[in-house]
Amino acid sequence: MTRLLKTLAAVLAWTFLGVAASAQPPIPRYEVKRASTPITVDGVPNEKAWADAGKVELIFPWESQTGAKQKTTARLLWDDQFLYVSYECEDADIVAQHTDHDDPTYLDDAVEIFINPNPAQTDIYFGLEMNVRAVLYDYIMYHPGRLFKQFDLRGVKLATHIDGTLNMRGDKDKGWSLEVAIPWANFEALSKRPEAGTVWTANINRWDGVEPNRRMSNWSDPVQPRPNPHAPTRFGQLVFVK
Ligand SMILES: [Ca+2]
Ligand SMILES: [Ca+2]
Repeated sequence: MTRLLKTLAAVLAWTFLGVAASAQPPIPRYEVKRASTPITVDGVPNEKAWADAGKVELIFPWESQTGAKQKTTARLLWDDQFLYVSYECEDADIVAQHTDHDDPTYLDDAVEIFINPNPAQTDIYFGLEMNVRAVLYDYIMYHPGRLFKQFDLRGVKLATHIDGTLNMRGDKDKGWSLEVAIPWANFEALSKRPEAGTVWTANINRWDGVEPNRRMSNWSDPVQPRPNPHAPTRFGQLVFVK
């Protein structure tokens, strides 16, 4: 190889590495199916409708965190009244302290969904952060960083099921699950009810572990330098289907 070719090859390699480093992971997409059977919100997603729903598995974007990488799967469904979300969390140590509505449940073992019913904008979205004690912290986020927790969703049904012992450190738990049903009327300021083909965006997150060994996992990688799920341009797509 001539010296010129070698130089050219080096420049090309450097350019490709640069492109690879700046490329972002793809935005995930999920088809939200109509619930084929009634859902009883008791924390156990064992209805046939859940079995028919697709599953997402959360990823671990931040290697800087030291908490255990415990598996979480989530599913969504819809019907004429509600948007339903369920989570199944493997968890060897189930811990949660907060007991009151709008407490900072994200400091506990908790799962979250951020919902943007109008993806044409990315300034405003709804947040639900729910701990293993079925305590809801709900808010409207005016991105970035203005969080109105005084906003409360109406008519939410929320329940969890624990397979293990809450706040008993030192024994080995199996996990926990959660079901939540959110009435459509809550989203009216940003969107009418979805029809088949409507696309909303969302991220699904989990906070797990006890300080100093905490870990966050997410459906869509928020692509943030530090653990932070509040990146509405990185929310995944929810496609409502029949
Ligand atoms: Ca845990
Ligand atoms: Ca609230």
